Amino acid sequence: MRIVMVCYPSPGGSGVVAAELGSALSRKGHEIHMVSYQRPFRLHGGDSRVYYHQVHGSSYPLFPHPLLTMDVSATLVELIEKFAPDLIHAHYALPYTASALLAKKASGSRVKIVTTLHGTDVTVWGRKPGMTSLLRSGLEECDGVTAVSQSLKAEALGLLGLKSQVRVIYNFVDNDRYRRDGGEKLRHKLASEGEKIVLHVSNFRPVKRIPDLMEAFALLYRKRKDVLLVLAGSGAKGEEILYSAERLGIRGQLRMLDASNDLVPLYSAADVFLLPSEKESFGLAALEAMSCGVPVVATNAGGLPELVDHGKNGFLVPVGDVKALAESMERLLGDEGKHREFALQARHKAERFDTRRVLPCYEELYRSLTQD
Ligand code: GMT
Repeated sequence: MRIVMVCYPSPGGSGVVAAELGSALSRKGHEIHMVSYQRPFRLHGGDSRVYYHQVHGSSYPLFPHPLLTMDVSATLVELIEKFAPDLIHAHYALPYTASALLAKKASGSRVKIVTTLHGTDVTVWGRKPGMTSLLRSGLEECDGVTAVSQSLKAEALGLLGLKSQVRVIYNFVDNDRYRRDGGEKLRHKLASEGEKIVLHVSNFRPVKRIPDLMEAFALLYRKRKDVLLVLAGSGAKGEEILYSAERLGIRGQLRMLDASNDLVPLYSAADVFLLPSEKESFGLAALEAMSCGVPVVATNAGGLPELVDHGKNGFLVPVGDVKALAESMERLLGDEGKHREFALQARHKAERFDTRRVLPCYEELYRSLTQD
């Protein structure tokens, strides 16, 4: 099949899913055209059937805002005319569903359109006046809509009042690549002997509730001094985070890293993965950590309870309950046997989301739409 994927390139789950899906599909013989305004950060370029197309920007003195929707449409029209793809897969509804529909109409093509809802495209934008109707009408025109968890599907149906079918296709991970590699080298570089590493990986957006994370870690640090907080992500909030660490007296215990490198050594060095999000439709970074045998302490927001089993491979607490976050980390770090068992269970759970299991769900959907 010839598939065009359109996604955000910056660090974030939707771009990761699109890039990993593109690579995995290409290894199964599909021809993949990735469209974005920058090279997606997880698209490494080793796959011979994956082609990257940069969206042409339309800057013009008359335009006060960049015309992303139109720019993406124009690139899609070009690709439709040149390659006659079977399908366009939009990752994140805004604005890519609209861009794809516009491109299909403008080109007069019969290309099928699938949108994957990833999270805040529904949970945040689905609540904005005007956007609700725009999203609903766009999604209802798609040939297929998927959501990355049951929770997100329920929100999409409820908030947007969608009539069309929404299939749940979970996030996935390559269990062969994401496996604990010992992590000793990095652990020695980051931490002192015997220190426990609490890890968080994200783009530090407000929905991740970084202030809660910092406070929870500070509470933990009050109880035990052998802990280190490692934050890996885009540096946009770096200054604020450092300031808050200073204020909470944990500056010496904080390490900030770039998340664009291979994360397996980092996950492998971690003892706990901390995710105090306010909204989290699935939690791809938590899945990657679990695949590397790291238990998770998270909030019971969105789709996280579909991934993390409370009391088995991690702990789930109410959003904003920093005390419970700290206590859960303490329970795990203070009991070696429990930690070992939770780590094992985390890996077992992650195996259910292996690429080999999830990829066929996308292929089956594509086939059902293009076989007419
Ligand atoms: O919805 C977002 O905030 C954007 C998106 C991204 O690009 O980071 O994240 C979402 O998509 C991921 C992949 O499907 C999910 O694993 C994340 O849970 C989800 N983030 C949120 O719901 C906040």
